[in-house]
Amino acid sequence: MEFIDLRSDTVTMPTREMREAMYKAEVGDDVYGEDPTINKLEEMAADMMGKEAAMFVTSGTQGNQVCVMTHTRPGEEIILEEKCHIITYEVGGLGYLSGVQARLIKGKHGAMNPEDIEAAIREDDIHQPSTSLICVENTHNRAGGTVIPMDVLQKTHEVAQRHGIPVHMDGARIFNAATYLNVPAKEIAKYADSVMFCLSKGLCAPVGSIVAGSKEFISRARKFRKMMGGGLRQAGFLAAAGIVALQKMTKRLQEDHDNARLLAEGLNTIPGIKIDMDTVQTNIVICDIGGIGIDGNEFARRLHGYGIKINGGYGASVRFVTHYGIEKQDVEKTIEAVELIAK
Ligand code: TLP
Repeated sequence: MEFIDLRSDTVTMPTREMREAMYKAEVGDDVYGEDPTINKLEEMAADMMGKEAAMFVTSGTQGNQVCVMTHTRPGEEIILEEKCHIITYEVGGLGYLSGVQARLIKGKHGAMNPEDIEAAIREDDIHQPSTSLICVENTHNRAGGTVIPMDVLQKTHEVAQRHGIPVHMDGARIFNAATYLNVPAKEIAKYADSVMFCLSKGLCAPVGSIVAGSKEFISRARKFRKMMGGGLRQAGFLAAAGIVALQKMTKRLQEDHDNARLLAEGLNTIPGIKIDMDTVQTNIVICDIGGIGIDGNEFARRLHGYGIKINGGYGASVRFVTHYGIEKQDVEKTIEAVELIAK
């Protein structure tokens, strides 16, 4: 049985063009800086983010954690949105790897209010930790793939600058945000000192993410990446797919957004299912299935029986993610299956 897999955009497979590019890739030892394909990918990525330099990392998690390590020292405090990926899904790495503590702020659709951020910045007081980083997530995964409004991002950056604190953007899906806002990704990244984005989600590369920032930041980050075991050798095979991801796959994301909207509109008409349609902006749909009287795990189990995969998740809240390979008819089939389950 061929499943319709809506668990995540991480399940995407490399395209034929990626496989060919990987086969033919020129490679070298990247720890010596001698892999031409990695070097090309890093230059392209830096340019697309409007930053001086960029570095390939094995995963989004490694990228975020290396950035936190590079920006902070143990004992400091960093500000994050309460449901962000770094807090929810990175295995407590902040405390374990960087020795920092987290100050969490409740966001609206994943975006923290800049005034709340400013109020959370610590004073120069002998008792208090220093605030050394502000992290934003764009698009915001658990809020439903929501995009931080540009004016909020700009104000966040102004607050950070006023206090001399850097901003890190977890832009795992920054190209989805750029597609939604219809701006180049660098217009979003300019409000952050460092940005991480993933090649391996909607962009379909098999492995890898990018961290971008100033030359000085990236050269310090390279050392932390090495410490974390992320110094790769002939990584150009992976970078070759990443180059295709940047050149081609960044341009087709609207299709995934259209499918997500279609899915959300269909699901939202089913009695017992509730979706905050304001959050349906990119390729993620979060819905509350509380009204149909089963929990997310049971819902996922029943969908599985119709050939559809989703993650069970949190109580009555379930997530659907559209991506390359999910077509309109898959969306229609999913809506029909949910209608049968909800009956
Ligand atoms: N998100 C994954 C899971 O980890 C939850 C998913 O299926 O959505 N930042 C954000 C905003 C992410 O959504 C993810 C992955 C990451 C970072 C981490 O990327 P990887 O999986 O490459 O470590």
